[in-house]
Amino acid sequence: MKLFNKLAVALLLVAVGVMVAGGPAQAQSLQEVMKARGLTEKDILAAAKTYTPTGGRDEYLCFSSGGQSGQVIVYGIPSMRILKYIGVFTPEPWQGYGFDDESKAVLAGGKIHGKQLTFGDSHHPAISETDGNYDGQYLFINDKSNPRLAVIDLHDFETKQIVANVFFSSDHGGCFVTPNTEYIMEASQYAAPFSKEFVPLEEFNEKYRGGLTYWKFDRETGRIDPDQTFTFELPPYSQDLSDAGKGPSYGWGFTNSFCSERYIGGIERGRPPFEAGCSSKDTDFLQVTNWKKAAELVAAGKVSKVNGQYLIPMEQAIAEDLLFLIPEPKSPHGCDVTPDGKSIIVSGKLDSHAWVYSFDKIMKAIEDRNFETTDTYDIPIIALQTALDKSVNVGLGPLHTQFDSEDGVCYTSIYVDSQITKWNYRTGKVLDTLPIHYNVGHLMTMEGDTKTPDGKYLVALNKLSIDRFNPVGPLHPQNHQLIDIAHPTMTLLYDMPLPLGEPHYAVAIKADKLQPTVRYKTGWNSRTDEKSAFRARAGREHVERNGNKVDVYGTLIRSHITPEIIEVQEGDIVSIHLTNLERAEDEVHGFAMYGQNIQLSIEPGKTASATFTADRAGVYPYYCTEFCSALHLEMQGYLLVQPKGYVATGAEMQEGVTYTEDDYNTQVATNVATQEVIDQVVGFITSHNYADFPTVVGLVEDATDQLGFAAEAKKKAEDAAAKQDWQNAMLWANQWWQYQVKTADLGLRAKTHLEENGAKKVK
Ligand code: RUQ
Ligand code: CUA
Repeated sequence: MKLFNKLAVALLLVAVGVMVAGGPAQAQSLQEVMKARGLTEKDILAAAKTYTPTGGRDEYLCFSSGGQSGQVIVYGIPSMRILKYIGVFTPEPWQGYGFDDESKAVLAGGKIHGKQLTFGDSHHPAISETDGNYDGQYLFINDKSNPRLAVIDLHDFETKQIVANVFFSSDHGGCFVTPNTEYIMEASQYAAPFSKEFVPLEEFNEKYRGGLTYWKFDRETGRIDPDQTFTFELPPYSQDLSDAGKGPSYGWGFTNSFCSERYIGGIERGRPPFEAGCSSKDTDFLQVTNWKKAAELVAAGKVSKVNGQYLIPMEQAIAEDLLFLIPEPKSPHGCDVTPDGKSIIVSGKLDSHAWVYSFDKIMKAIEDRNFETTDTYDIPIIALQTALDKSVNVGLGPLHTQFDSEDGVCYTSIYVDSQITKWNYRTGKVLDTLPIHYNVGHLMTMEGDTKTPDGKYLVALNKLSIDRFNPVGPLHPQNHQLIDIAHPTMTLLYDMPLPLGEPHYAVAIKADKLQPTVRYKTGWNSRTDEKSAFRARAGREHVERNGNKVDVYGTLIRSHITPEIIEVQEGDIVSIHLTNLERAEDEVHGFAMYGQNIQLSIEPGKTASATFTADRAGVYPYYCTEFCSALHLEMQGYLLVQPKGYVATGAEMQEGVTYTEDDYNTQVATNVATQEVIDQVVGFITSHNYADFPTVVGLVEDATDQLGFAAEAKKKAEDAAAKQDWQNAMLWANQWWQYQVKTADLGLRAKTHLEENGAKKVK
């Protein structure tokens, strides 16, 4: 141990001193590397456009659906580096999501018929908008398999709320927000009875329904308000995608549909399958809804609640002029309102055209009561030719459309032909095409579904990757292809494998619109965004027992968990609440325990809890799961579950080593030397304008805490030494040194940050 101490002091001294120069420069020239790797000049140019040197940041952050993982994937553009998976509909152990009591409460909001689900099929993310532009505050995403919607707060990238649709049994056309995030649109997909009871398929036309929910979002609370939410009852067509009107079309929503044949399948009954019956007719319907007027009816008390939520029956929607249909050709897909809000683009996925509808023409038809006919449910139908502005031949199997910063320019994903088509929705001219590997689904441009798209890059979310990457077995990763769209012709820059479910849609926001926090206020419940009732402060850790319910109020700080020994009795219900006392950026502690399915991620300031039944007597080691310091492995403890009726033996604890006065003196000498190192670092920090650097302020606060603990340990060591209790004197002296090492470590991080970020000398 003595040797280790000396070594550590030496290392600290080196770190304080001058940086040692790097090794010899790379011998290989660019030409040599290009030759060796078979790279062309075009490859090098593409690489230069995406390569991000160490410490570099991306211009955009992309939020991609995680498909079957039920999560959200966050990556940077143009580097395509994955930064985070956000646990949303499914447990995610790294974040403790679905393992701590706080996040279990969030997941419980998504129960279906009281059943806790651990699967979700996340599809369409949406960023909150103010005046039709991304404001970077919230992210929403839907689960198709179970019609649920989640709210993610972008100030900490955590899921805060999950709501389940009370009418639908699947959804697809969500999430799409209205221009001020007044509402979040969620359309059902597969028609089912709103009663959620058994109804025979023979009653499909009468009792099965589609629908469109406008979830009310409350900015004040940052949560969806189910009480102010309303749903349009729609015919049992398969609702597909939605988009909200903006600018002149503000107040209206657009949702396309397929299978307006209302075919109900039945291969086993000798009937042709769904795929035949759902694509036999030439047209389906675009459903046009007036949400603004509907909201006024709700506010005026003219809409009734069913299943506890407002439901606008079709008859009411028709009578109040809230709902209209327009034919859409050939199994439509995609529904995208242009940035100026004047047109709606829908594609026919069994066709080669994109169909541009004019909002003005739609409004005129409604004003003139110019309807072609009505559907079976008496909903007025506006004739295709009355509402259509133009149709453009864009390639076989067009799906989705996104927009460029240049007026009129848009991009459509072409599934069957595997290409991106760049065209102009004003002139109807095709401008460029780019082949894609393989079968692109959605595509996404930077802020491409807002009022003011940024252009620059496009990501093709491909359904297949086939031979693009090293083979990893029959299940392949997905392939997101990054495309440069800053020039008249598109260029492919990068292939990124995504190995976490099949992403559907993605949205990208300018990174500087996001200001995520690096720490919580100490003792914070991050899921409810309030002070946790279970927080504990340093020195106030304690255990409370109430019958067989045991609450442990503990803390975490480098490098120990308080308490280190927890004793309970067999059958107790134990809740361990832990507060991370750190304030330095990225000083996360974890908490895992043998045999209890516990894993918490406790970021600086957070309080998280784990509740379990200690149903088996035994010894349960627990430890920190984040490598948080040199003594991370020592960040440990024991839960002792005593058998019923256990009586303590009264024996003394036995330790492996006995310390002498000499040991104590050597340790104290080390500590004195270490203090000199600390003083040098402190001198450097305080002689600079460190208060201007929030990162450094956090580090200094933590260092001050650690120095305070060091002083307490020093006092204990000296008290023990005065009593010639060399065992405790040495151990406390060593703990004093442990606190010093953390202080020095924090100080060095602060010093490096100041040096790298051009801090100025102030004295
Ligand atoms: S749509 S399968 Cu987003 Cu093209 Cu869902
Ligand atoms: Cu805390 Cu490892």
